Amino acid sequence: MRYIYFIGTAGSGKSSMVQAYKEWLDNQGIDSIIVNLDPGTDFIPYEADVDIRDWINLGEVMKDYSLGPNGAQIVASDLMAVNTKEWVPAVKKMETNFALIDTPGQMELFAFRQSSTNLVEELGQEDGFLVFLSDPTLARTPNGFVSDMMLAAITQFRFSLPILNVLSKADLLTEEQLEGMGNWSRDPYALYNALTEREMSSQSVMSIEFLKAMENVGMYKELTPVSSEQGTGMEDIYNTIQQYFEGGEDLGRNVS
Ligand SMILES: Nc1nc2c(ncn2[C@@H]2O[C@H](COP(=O)(O)OP(=O)(O)O)[C@@H](O)[C@H]2O)c(=O)[nH]1
Ligand SMILES: [Mg+2]
Repeated sequence: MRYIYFIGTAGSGKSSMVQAYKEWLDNQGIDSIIVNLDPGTDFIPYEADVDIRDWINLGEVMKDYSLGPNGAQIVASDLMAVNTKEWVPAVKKMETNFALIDTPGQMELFAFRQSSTNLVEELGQEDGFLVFLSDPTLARTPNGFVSDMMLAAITQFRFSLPILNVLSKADLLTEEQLEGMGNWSRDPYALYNALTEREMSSQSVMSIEFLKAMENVGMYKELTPVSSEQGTGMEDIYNTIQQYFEGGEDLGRNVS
């Protein structure tokens, strides 16, 4: 079984994409399951085959640890990652090709907790793949674009898994914006020009240095536009994952 982790900032569209991608796989006749690993969510737009909330209840965590909702979110995520023996077998016993994994709303609860890397190892380091969602509200300015690329790079660095960078909610962007951002993601000079187009601020100087660093470590990657709302870009996600696992293309495993 391959484990596809959908990761991105809060509200970037992870849960929606898990649902839309599952629907696309269903239509292709490809078997998959959905695993909800967000213990703190009160709503998910799909029916989860395995739901971490069956093991971890946010209300109980608040009570047991005398915490408010924010603290409880952190403890709940850690409990999930530490007590893998409880719920991982429920995932592993499923006979399917792909487990689509919805991760906590706030990405730092997953990407920046030490325990999450254990979770990925427990499920199988060799079978994991990251889909990193860039939110267009952040990524549509040149500086925001570089910031988001760095977030994706840090995420990959933390997990040491192959990664696909997708531009989420592409339906919210105009053709022109889509084309512009596509160019930035394919051509570092286009991004460089966009960063320096107006007057050089200290922020754009930093962005340029970050951009060079991203290029040097091989984290400068094409962004794949996807809309869960319209169901577009799903085939691109699938092809990239297939190519990685079956075609042997190196998308950056073992970067760290
Ligand atoms: N227009 C548009 N809105 C989207 C899309 N995907 C998600 N959203 C909206 O973005 C918000 C956050 O989505 P959600 O999937 O809950 O994000 P998560 O916090 O990353 O799981 C919701 O209001 C969704 O309806 C999309 O492809 N297009
Ligand atoms: Mg969500």
